[in-house]
Amino acid sequence: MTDITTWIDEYHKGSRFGLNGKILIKKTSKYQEIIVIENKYYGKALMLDGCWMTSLKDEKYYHECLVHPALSSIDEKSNVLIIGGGDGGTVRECVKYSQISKIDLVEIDEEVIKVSKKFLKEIAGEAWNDKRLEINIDDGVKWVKKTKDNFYDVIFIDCSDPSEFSNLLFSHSFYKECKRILTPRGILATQSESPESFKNIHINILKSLKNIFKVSETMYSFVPIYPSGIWSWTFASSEDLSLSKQNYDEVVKIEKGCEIWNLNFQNAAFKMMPNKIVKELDS
Ligand code: SPD
Repeated sequence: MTDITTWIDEYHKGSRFGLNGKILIKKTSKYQEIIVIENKYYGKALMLDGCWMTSLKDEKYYHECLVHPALSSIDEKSNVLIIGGGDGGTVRECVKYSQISKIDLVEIDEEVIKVSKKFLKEIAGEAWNDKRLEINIDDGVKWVKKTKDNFYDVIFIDCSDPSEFSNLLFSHSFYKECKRILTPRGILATQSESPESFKNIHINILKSLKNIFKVSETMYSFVPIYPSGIWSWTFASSEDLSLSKQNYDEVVKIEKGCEIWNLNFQNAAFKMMPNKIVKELDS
């Protein structure tokens, strides 16, 4: 677009989290402003409506943590739903598993997919062409509502922070609907915001999931470009969760190919709940 470098900041409660670089594209879709900037250290980075979504340098922290704890514990043919995830990072991690028979990606904003395919090819690359993938441009809440009971084995919620058009993805009623469309042993995996910069939302997500599902466990790690850096992912099921217990050959191979995730990392990450969150959940 232009050779001039500029600062782009995410503003959050009186702080700002910025990247400097060349803007590769800036446009407004039906839903939001979309920017891709190229930064020297983080590489290309995607911002939606003023919030950082992902960067080439740190996206593995996010996508590997969302996907592998859930999928590495599944040993049967599985149907997967991804809500959001228009940059393709979650799809890329999912297609690594041969036992997945179908992946429905439901993204509300087609422009995010188009921009990602064109400017962030490095994220999903060939995964976009995987035969098991079906891309649906639709509202995730409506999609879940019209899906029949017990349909998906795993649901990934890979959404942006709560906003006017994503609020419902954090609601009690939506999680209940997710439970309805999951198989009895199915797993809901969601990004669950930051225990620091989005503490109240984080607590609400955890409380809702604990209330609706039999089990729900949260892991903590880092996404350097997100406000405060610390982030979380929560996994819930109507049966006992035995995340990553399979340890079969394919998982060992996938683990070797990951940049961040491995079983040790995961086990530690599930024990990282900050004490202030433990106390609030207990109160
Ligand atoms: N604060 C940003 C939270 C965004 C989480 N989703 C990112 C999408 C990456 N696939």
